Amino acid sequence: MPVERTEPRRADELHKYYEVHETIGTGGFAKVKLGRHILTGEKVAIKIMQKKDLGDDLPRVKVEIEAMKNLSHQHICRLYQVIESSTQIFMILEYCPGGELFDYIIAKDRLSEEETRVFFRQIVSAMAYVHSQGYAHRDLKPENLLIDGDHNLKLIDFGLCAKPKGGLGYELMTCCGSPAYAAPELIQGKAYIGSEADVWSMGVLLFALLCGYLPFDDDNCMVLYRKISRGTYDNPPWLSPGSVLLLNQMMQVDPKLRLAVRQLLEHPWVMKDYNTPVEWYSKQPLGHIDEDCITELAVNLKRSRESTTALVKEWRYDHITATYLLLLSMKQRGKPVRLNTEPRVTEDDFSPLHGRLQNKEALHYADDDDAVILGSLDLCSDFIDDCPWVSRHTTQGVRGETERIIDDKKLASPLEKKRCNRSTPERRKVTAQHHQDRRHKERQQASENKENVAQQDKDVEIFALPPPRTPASSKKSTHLKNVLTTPSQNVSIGGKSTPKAAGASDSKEPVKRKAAESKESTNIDILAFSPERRSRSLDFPGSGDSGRKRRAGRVFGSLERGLDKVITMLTPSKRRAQRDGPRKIKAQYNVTLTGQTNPDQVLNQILSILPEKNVDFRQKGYTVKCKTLDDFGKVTMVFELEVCQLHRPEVVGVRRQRLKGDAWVYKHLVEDILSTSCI
Ligand code: H91
Repeated sequence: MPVERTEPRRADELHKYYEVHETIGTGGFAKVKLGRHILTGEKVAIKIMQKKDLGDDLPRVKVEIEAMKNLSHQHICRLYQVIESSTQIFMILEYCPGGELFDYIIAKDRLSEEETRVFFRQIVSAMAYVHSQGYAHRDLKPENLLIDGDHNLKLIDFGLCAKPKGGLGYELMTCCGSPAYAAPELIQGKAYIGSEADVWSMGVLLFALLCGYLPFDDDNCMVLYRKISRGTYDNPPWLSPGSVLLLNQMMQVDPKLRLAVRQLLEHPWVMKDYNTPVEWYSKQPLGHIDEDCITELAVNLKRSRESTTALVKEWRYDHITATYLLLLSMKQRGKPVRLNTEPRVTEDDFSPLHGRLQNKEALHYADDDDAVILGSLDLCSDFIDDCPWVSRHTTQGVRGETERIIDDKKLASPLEKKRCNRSTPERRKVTAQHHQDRRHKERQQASENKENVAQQDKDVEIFALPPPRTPASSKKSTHLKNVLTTPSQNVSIGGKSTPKAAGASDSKEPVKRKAAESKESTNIDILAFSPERRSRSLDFPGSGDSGRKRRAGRVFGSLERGLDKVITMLTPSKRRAQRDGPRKIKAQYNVTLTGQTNPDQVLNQILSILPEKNVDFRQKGYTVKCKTLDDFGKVTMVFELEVCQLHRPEVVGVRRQRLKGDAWVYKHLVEDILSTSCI
């Protein structure tokens, strides 16, 4: 029987194939939740959009989906599946546990030239590929680069990307992206070449990596535009002559004098210590079909490999595409190419959910109002593995209960290996056929690879020019001094704010992967104990109060790394913990150390300062959910501050998490809150 692939897909498609967990971030009109693909057990990010909220942004979503379907590259976040119901659109995406590059930079104040080079080569690689496919990204910034489990970058947010019909050499007119990263020709409303504008943004991004702040910055939009149009910025003393030169070559006001991406591939600064140009071609071209993944999928679908291949090659971005791509990702990471077979999946029932989610009520997630409460115990155990702060005993007794995909290398006995590498008669049959066909297929693959061919077209696409975006700002405030409370007295205070009013015044390439810290490994030592780093201060251009800024700079430059923005699962025992005291966590890069030992005192300090900074907040236990509003009551920023207890050193920490809003405004505001709270 044919596999059911009907349109329109229903919202329950989502729950049929994925477990949906808490919100991990927001982007525009989207909410991003953590999920798990049940058949492979792989984590995914689920971008959820309500059609009614999208309004005029619906075309942007279509643009993003179309672009992501066409782009398959080691440094671009992979789209696995699109599910559309009458009211919602779900994009199932590659999960990147390291969070945004932005958070990583600010946690470290700034990156060394060596670490910057590792990241920058990946950015050049992604952008060269994007351009080779005929696209311009047009919104390059560190918030749109995520860090995956291997500490590699993945580019996201293609909602503003453009594919001029006449090819990339044709001019565009739409002024878009974030003003601070926008090229002069773009903010001046001139026609521009997308790839040239992207190189300017890459220059701003490179500066942000090396310096920890922006080259062009001002709260006043007109002043900012003037600075960008002049193209003058200060080079801080720590920049090497090579870095100064490269930045200058990328941030040339005249786009014709600017370096092209192709020149970046083998630029001396980029090649330093590598002696090899950036590899920009796709290592995962869509034209290549992996036979092992097809075999596994064929077994589960009870289909021939040929018909399974044909299904996959339709690239419908349904559960077939998702399962194939997730298997491929597992294979590339050295995991066994195996699907969960409990219960057995058949052609007419590709639902992996049967009998699996009996334990729905077993898990409760942190107070994310609309988080879908789903989950099974094995999922819980896996997620706990990734939560450094959850003690090991919590996961025991849970692990053995369900069959999980187990890494070959980690298996203790040959018996266990055998059990995991299940060899069913169907599998043997399909596999034998597979080996026979393999050599033939391998010969074909070279010619099947249709990637990396620049796409050309004829017509010119001219876009209308909307008025430039201005960062929201407002000044109203509600003053409420000395709000002292304990976690048992949950408090909600309304204040109106403006980020400005509240802000700080006014694939591995060779070696050089020192930075390739493992998921859990950290630079904690470097940051915590290196006098050079600890004493370094942030200097914000374009404003005056340097003493205050210096204090503020230290607030973010605290301990780093680990899993950011991950699960807050409240099992009954953990809910009790929230009543009884702050969560105990390991130091991570989004945690600021206070040097204090009394969590209630730290909480009260924060709560008493928030009204002054015009931040609306809602306190729940030791978590303070904050938001700022503009003059019209529109929410400009949402973030959380959570008072936590750290193990080593035994001090109170404040975990920060941005959920919505401009990243740099958030940085200044939170630095201001924490430094004014004397933390
Ligand atoms: N910014 C532009 O906050 C502000 C963890 C995390 C992990 C992710 C994978 C994909 C995406 C986000 C992830 C993520 C938006 C993703 C991909 C595309 C896209 C969007 C999100 C935020 C939204 C949340 C993000 C980071 C960027 C986390 N996020 N923590 N894996 O369009 Cl293509 Cl909106």
